[in-house]
Amino acid sequence: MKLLIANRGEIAVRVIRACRELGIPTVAVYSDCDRAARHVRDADQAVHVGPSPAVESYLRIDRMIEAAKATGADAVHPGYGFLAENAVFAQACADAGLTFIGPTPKAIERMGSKTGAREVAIAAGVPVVPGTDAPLGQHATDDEILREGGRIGYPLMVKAVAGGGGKGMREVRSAPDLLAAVRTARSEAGSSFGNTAVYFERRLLHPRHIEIQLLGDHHGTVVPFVERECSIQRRHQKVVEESPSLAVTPALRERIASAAARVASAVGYTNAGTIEFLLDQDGSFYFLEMNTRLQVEHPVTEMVTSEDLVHWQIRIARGEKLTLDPAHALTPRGHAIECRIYAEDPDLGFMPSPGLVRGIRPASGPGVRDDSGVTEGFTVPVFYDSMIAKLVAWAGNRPAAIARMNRALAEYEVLGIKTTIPFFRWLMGQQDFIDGRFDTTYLDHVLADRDESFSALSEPEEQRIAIAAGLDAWLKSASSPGQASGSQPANAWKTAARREALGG
Ligand code: MV4
Repeated sequence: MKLLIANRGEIAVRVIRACRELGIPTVAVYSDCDRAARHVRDADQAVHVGPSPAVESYLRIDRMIEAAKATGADAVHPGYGFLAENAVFAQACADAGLTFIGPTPKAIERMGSKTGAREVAIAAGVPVVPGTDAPLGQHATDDEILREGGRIGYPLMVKAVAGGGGKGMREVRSAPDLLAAVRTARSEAGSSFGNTAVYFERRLLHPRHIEIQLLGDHHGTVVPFVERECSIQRRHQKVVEESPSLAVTPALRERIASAAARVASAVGYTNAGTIEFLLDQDGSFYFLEMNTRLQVEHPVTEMVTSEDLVHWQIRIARGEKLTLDPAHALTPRGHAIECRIYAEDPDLGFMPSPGLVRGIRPASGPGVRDDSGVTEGFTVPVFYDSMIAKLVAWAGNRPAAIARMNRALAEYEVLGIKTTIPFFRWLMGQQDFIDGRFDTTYLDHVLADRDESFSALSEPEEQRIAIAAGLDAWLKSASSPGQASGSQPANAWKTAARREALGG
């Protein structure tokens, strides 16, 4: 096998790492702005696939297939995002004789329609949030829409049939707002997915977001894993994920996992996938949607089960049997927490902060895993998602995992661009987070009530002044940005800071 990774950034690096361990040669692809990216350096070979905008590079199915053919690759890993849940791409790989490391085009398509996925869940005896059965297409009249809204009741959610992850989603509190919400949801869905159909669900008021990772092989076996909790989201973007969930007892875990496995089995699901649920305050859970890809937050599952999900994806695609012990997959060992580090300024409303990374020292040490996609001297592009790293802390229990995350966040240094690290230092100290008193509404609410700086809380004043002064001196002494590490140790700026702080 020779594997082409049709992706970039940290997930491309993650897949390359798995391939190295399995002795599989790798081919990276890159756009103009990613010429010097870490994934290009880490792979055995790299192919340029086009200009920086994703539609001209990472979303070009033809270029990916050409790159695989030109390099003799016989397998393709799509990562997440870009072409990962594109059934046309999965089919194009098959047509070109390439092994797609993921589910079948049919399964992608089936779950890509969120109303179709609801039907699968209902048929499998898995509860869904009360809502519309059939999609409301362009032809639906205002009367029909209002009647459907009244039948479901308010508050309700308007969701895009082709959506997922909160895109094209609108909350409606009462009937007079419904038609306008349907119009905006339709137009958002039309431009994002090329499909304006929507459906309604009753809105659960304080649900937690629980999801079940699973694997399916080509011999009919589906194995669900211990849950992840992803309730800490900002504007429908997950920012912290953990496993296990404080809200899930072993008995509930068995029930949710078996529900997830029933949905996957109903479509003959193969490879890695995740079923999302909402968990209500009364302990009832509801199927939400299925993600037919490896997810960003897969490392927390790996940390508590000691399984390598990317290894399994590749082995499954090769036709191997899933020999994993189901009881082992469902039993967490310790606790893992992941923080998604974005190139954003938390003090400016999480405004994107792309640009040159002048220095980076990821955290390491006991129980810490850093999945980052950038290196010193790389310019974080404006063209793609701004996540630059995932920091994962593992420990024997949740309080110890939080303590470890705090330690790792204190260690993590990124110079040149703003990151969300100061925000996570603040969040890890919040009593409600520490006590597990949160649901999907938590973060947007606490952020709305806050206007203080996150970075100001991060480090003692003197230390910050010294670091700033030292950084300044270091930057002046460095010959050119990005090359500084060639002649100076990576922590030169800190040494300079210390010297500055001591007055000479
Ligand atoms: C919901 C919901 C409540 N009720 N659906 C957001 C992402 C997508 N995967 C589904 N999402 C939700 N769907 C119903 N019927 C709550 C969420 C939700 C959420 C809503 C508001 C603010 C933050 C949220 C975080 C996660 C999930």
